[in-house]
Amino acid sequence: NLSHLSKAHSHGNEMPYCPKTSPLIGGPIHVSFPSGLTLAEVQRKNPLVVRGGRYRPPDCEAKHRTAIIIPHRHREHHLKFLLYYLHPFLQRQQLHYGIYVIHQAGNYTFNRAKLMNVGFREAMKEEDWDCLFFHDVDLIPEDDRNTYVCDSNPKHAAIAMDKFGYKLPYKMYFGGVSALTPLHYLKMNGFPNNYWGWGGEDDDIGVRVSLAGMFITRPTLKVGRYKMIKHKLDKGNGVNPKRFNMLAKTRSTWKLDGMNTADYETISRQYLPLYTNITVNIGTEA
Ligand code: UPG
Repeated sequence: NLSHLSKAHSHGNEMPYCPKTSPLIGGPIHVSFPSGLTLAEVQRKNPLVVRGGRYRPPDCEAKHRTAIIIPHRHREHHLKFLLYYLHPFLQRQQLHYGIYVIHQAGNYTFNRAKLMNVGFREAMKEEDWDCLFFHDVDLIPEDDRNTYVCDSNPKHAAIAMDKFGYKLPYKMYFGGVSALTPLHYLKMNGFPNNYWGWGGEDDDIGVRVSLAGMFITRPTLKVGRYKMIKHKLDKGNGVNPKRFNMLAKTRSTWKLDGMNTADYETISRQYLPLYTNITVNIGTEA
């Protein structure tokens, strides 16, 4: 019975599927931020990562295809550290993966959730990803067992951050890092497009999960640990004063605003050695 075998990608050999649990997973990771780290060094340490930040395990056929979507502007320093930890982390999990950085063009107020909608559409255009990880640039996973694969319901992965004392700050919290399949994403009409500035959008997304008839799954507190790279509130991402009013209306807005209304203009797509950078004009507040 060869049912566990599948065709290898390029060389026509047959490769077995990777095991259910990767033998390379080591548990807790010690996270520190070495000064002087360069992207060239990260590249040198990850020789099997190919153009655009893609990877497939060399000796087995991955069971999962995960796209990482990172909303970004003016955080190059954080991005470097995230890539430094994330590439080896995902490789130890024997995933077929790709990293997408969605860069908001211009200086208008930042809009994290809308950038995620862009990332979803652009990543799905390229490959048949079966799971998308929506990932803040400043959160470094601290345990290999926090596997970057999707669950049967949307998963909140960053449940134990150092800044919240490694505890969930409140029950419905859905910020930082979350994982959805394309079906989950479309079922909840993606993320809202109209949260400009800091705050509220992650709670809106959490509410959408339940309005769409799903629930939030989580890893254990021991495993869902993250270290946040310390930073101040960014220029161009002031606290959104409308967030509470908007949140009170999610029930009546989620079907009208989301993936179905995400309009944007792609300015460039660059297949860099460690990630695919997509620079977009997402417009301004109506
Ligand atoms: N970001 C940029 N450039 C900016 C602003 C934000 O790249 O100028 C990105 C980046 O990926 C960052 C994320 O947006 O990690 C979130 O912004 P940040 O200012 O770091 O917010 P935090 O207070 O650290 O994050 C918490 C949650 C996050 C949620 C946010 C607001 O972890 O998921 O979006 O609060 O609710």
